[in-house]
Amino acid sequence: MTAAVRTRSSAELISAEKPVLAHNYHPLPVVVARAEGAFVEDVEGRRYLDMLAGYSALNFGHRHPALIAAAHQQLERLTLTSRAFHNDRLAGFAERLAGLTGLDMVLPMNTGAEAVESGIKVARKWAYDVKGVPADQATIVVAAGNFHGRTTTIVSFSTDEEARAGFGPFTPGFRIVPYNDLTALEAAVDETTAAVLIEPIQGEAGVIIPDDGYLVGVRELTRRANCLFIADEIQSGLGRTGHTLAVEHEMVVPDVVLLGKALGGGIVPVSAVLANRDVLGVLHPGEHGSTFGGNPLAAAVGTAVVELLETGEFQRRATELGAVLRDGLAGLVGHGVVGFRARGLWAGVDVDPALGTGREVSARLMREGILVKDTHGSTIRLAPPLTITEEELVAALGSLAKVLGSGA
Ligand code: IF1
Repeated sequence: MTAAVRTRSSAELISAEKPVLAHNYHPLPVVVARAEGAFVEDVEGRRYLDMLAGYSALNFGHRHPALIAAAHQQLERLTLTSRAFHNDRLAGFAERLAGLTGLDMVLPMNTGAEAVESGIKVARKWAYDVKGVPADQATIVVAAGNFHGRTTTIVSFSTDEEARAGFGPFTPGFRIVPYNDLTALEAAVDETTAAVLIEPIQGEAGVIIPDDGYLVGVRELTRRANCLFIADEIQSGLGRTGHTLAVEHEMVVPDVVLLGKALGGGIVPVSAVLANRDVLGVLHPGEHGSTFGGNPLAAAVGTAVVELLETGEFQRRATELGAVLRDGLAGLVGHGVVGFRARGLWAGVDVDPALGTGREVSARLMREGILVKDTHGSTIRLAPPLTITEEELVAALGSLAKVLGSGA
């Protein structure tokens, strides 16, 4: 089967007269067959620098040797037990992950959306059992422009019509306020509020970084109002911004931290809800779960991911190379770039709309051997693996300059 796939060209693999694959994505026309580190290779053997890194699921690059070794070793022993039985990997993973974040309990799940859903359930349960909100009255305050996943409940509080339209009826119990606006947040929080759920940096919205003091403000406000602060660090966390968690930039400790993406090392889906015992302790046997959550393969890979982050090397690289990225982008402002936002190795770049949509610029970069993804309008996002070298990063910035300079 592998041999048959290899003999088909990318053109054949992309164009299907009668597509079998649901058409819920519009990928760039590149068919990736193998990858290592910061590079991928297509079926025709062309190499590309991966400046998207699986939306930060590949923070450690493709097939990081330590992660692949952990997966291989675990594959030889045990892959799945379900939570009906204990497995010998899960407790260790939970301990290491809790230690990494400074919170004392871990609820293992699989995908990001599942972690968000689980965080919502925990917050509601906490509101009824601990805060004393009357049954079925709990509210959760979220920010406009959010992206937390694609389940029916999560798209219920999305402000992106593309993500929402056609999927109602929607789950009630959410209030939407503008992002980065503490006054609006204060007005939306009341005695029914279980939690405030925000991304410390909004990814899909275009890498929107709130003003200094916003996260501290959210922390103080939620504490005063006796509701939980849930930080969705699924994309921003695990080294991307130069810290283990993006909330560390303001030295804030949320009540609940949601992790995903890079927690699975780009190998398996691994997500988690982290909180202290007074919050996560509201869950009792039978009230929540997952067939795959906490499986030994996921736990083995997740433990190896935590071990990589414990060295601090990736956070340091994100900080140091982040400065290179920021300087490079600053030099492009007025030369095809109208503005950008960057923190660590993560940037949203607004290209001059006259030069094309984000999609068109992404397609041009692809032809230069650089893979990126657009977001809305004329914005592209850059999130290379944290293993990228300075030379590779500088080369990518050079390609961006070339693509923007060459116009249409
Ligand atoms: C798609 C964006 C990235 C997330 C945050 C939860 C989830 C995500 C902060 C859900 C997922 C994704 C999923 C992917 C596109 C993508 C994305 F463009 F939408 F914003 F990464 F940049 N919280 N992000 O960013 O995690 O269930 O997917 O594991 O849906 O097309 P998931």
